[in-house]
Amino acid sequence: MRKIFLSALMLTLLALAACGPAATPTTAPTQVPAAAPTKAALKGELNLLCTPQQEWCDGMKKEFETVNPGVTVNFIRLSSGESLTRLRNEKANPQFDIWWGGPADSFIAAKQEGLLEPYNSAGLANILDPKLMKDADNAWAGIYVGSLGFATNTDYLKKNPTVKAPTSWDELTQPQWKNQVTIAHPASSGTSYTAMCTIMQLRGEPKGWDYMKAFSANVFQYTKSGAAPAQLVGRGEAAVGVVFSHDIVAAQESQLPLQLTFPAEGTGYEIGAMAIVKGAKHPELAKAWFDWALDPKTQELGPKYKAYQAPTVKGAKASKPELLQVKLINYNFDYCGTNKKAFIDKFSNEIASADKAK
Ligand code: S7P
Repeated sequence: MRKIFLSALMLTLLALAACGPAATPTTAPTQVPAAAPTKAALKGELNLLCTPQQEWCDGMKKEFETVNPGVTVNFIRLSSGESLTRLRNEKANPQFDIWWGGPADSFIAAKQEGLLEPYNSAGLANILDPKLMKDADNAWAGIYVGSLGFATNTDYLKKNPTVKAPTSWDELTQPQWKNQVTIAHPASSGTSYTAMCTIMQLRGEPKGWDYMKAFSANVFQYTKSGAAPAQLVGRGEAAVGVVFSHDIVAAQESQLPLQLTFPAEGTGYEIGAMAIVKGAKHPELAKAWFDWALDPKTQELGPKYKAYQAPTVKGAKASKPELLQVKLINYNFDYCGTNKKAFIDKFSNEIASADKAK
């Protein structure tokens, strides 16, 4: 069902990509439209918890401040798991107004813990697939979509001509990749948690845990941040990494010698989300960011900051639609969000503790 939806999503994205700009009218309108009521200019400081890559967070801060010159955006960039922990710890006295970016699984967990403030933004009406891409109670909304891929060092492949870049999850547990695999730790990283929950769905839980043990035996290094393995592999410190495909493309653009492949069994994907923090001290500014982030023009800003995820709203073009034209699993966000804490605790206690991550 989800796979069918994603094909439909791809058609939508491609149709949008093919659309040219609207034709400019050649005759002047006969009636002057009534002036729209002017909104009072926003003023103050917005405290943003930003989970995507630093460059995109920096860029979005500047873009928002440009359209809202009275607002200063203060942000901290933290990985998904770190963000969730931070919001939990600050529940009684929230320091952030809005949380922007990172896979929806963590937002589902945050909603269940009472950490989010629902907001019925007018922009929600523009979301491509509301059932998949937003919370039913408007606790969070999707702002991008991205698939998981494998990044393999092409110099390593040249030096080892019998080795091919992996095209299945199975291959990553094979002896040829012993101490050559890198991925972030799922306790800190939403990317890594997406990968672990993909395995649980592909194999079922008991076999999924067997897989995680075998996979872990090949891991050379767990990182804290989800995109870091692309850098490690690019520098030749490991041969292959599991990373969101758009982050692999960004690393390739920085001239790192990487080949991008996808698992034939199907890969997991994220709905990158955002939410207003419950008890936010600047709710009007948080709502303004939320509305702005659902604007198609805002969603087209990503590539300017090396962020190639697909948009979630009508009217925004995908910069790399091919990254979703791969075999995607029927990823169950509710299952992954609800089990996030239990799965991470089990992984940390039985397979690799979080303090091993660098
Ligand atoms: O902006 C790139 C991106 O991969 O970063 C988010 C990611 O979850 C943050 O990193 P962690 O894995 O360290 O949590 C993704 O949502 C996003 O696509």
